[in-house]
Amino acid sequence: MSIDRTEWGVAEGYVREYGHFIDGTDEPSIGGERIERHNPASGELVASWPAGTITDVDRAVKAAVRAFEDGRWSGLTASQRSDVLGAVSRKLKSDWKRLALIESLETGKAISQSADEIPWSGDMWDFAAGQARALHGDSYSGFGESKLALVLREPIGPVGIITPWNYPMVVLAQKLPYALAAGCTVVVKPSEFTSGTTLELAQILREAGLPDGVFNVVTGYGNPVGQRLAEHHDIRLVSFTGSTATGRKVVEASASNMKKVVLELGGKNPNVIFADADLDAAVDGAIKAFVYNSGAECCSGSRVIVERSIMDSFVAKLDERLDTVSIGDPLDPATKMGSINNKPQYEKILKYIEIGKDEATLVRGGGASPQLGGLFIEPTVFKDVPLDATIAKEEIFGPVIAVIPFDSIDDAIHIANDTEYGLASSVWTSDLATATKMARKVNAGVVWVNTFLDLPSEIPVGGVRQSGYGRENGRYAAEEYTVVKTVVLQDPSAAPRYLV
Ligand code: TXE
Repeated sequence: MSIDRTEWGVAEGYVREYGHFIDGTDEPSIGGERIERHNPASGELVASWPAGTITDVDRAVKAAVRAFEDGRWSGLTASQRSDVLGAVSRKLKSDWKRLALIESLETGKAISQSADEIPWSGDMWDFAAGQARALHGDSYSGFGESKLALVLREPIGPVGIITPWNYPMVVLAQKLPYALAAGCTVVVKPSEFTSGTTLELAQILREAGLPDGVFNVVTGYGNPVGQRLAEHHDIRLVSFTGSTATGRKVVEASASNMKKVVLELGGKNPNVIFADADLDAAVDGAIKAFVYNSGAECCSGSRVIVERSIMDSFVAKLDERLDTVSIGDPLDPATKMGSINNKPQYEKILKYIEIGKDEATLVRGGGASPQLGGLFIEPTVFKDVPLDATIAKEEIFGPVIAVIPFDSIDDAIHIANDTEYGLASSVWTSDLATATKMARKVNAGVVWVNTFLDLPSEIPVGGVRQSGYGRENGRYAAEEYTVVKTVVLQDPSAAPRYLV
């Protein structure tokens, strides 16, 4: 049964209407067009926001530059900044229902998942609040008594953040609080499909005491809004999460003023299961790794690489356990998997499933579930997938896995690394030597052993190869938004003279 929407903060049938958020106020777009968002699980109109223009981006960047230069945020003490971030965290942890509902209405994801994601985002804000005070530089004192060198960490400047539709609040929480902790000001462009919670957050930040102009949101399409932000001369860093193809455009656009870029891109992540693994745990992990968030997960374990001796029992168990995954109404707390987020993504997944049918053996699934009333796709398992198959190479970003056999640990390492990506990986084994060797040899930003999508706020995440560069979360995230400045202090009475 669906939740009571009124009790969760947004009455059924209510259509939320937003403006941009610039310099502390809601503003309409200059240009006037709007984007309507329909719930992908039901087709219901749930919200609308402006289709921003270049002029809107320029206005928001101007506000962010002004707020950065007059020091209304970077000039506060770290403890004052930490207080504001802490207040946001408390709000996200205590008052998450309305945001969770909006997240599910706009993404189609299961409400049980959104109900985790908002407090989880709050935890990142909490960790970043600590980072505001922990950020520090360095000093050198080994040059004799008359000289000292200091290494300062200063905020990099106004930052642009471009986010995708799969985790609107979580991805924002991996970036925004760290940028604010460092003292930066920010312009965010959320996905055109899922901008609601980012705009709701603007109100929370205002109530928490963030000065006007420090956080700005311009909604709209990738081009022109994201493109303009990535090109803008007054933006000093762009943090982007999305596809590798768009990431490349962001890098090209950044050349306009040599801004720093932090990229979290796609993945074709290996999930390697050894014969000595706890089979129940491995099957459960493999299911979560492609069903969670309907597979729209950059870390999704989309290549399941299984030791040949347990292949048949693994696939049989996987098939049996998938019967227990409830798919359907995202607003029913019992639902595990909701709908696909948007039509282009839905069509992309179905196209890959058809390709897979020609390349490998279909174990289960294999199509859409239109009887559920929206963009639903069955969890789909392919086995005996050749290494050069399209479904073994390309990111599908949906509830589809390619199961691939291996014969030895070296074989498993070779297959795991046979990709242009390198975001995340999982290994399931009870042998410490196997775990250690895999952890050292797999090319990925994260290696999970006997667990999956285990992301406490303390630990950094990010990719290698075409999965991007830079890190989110942990102290590394806060450092991304700083520049190092060196100061050399010389006692003038003891200064060496050039001309004498
Ligand atoms: O992503 P885009 P799309 C992957 C996944 C998916 C594919 C396509 O494989 O199937 O990407 O999804 C903004 N300059 N991931 O097309 O285009 C866009 O408006 C600046 C993996 O939705 O990368 C949105 O806000 N910005 C991923 C954001 O970029 C531009 C999450 C991401 O959209 C732009 C999402 C431009 N020229 C998709 N064009 C992950 N790593 O988690 C678009 N955008």
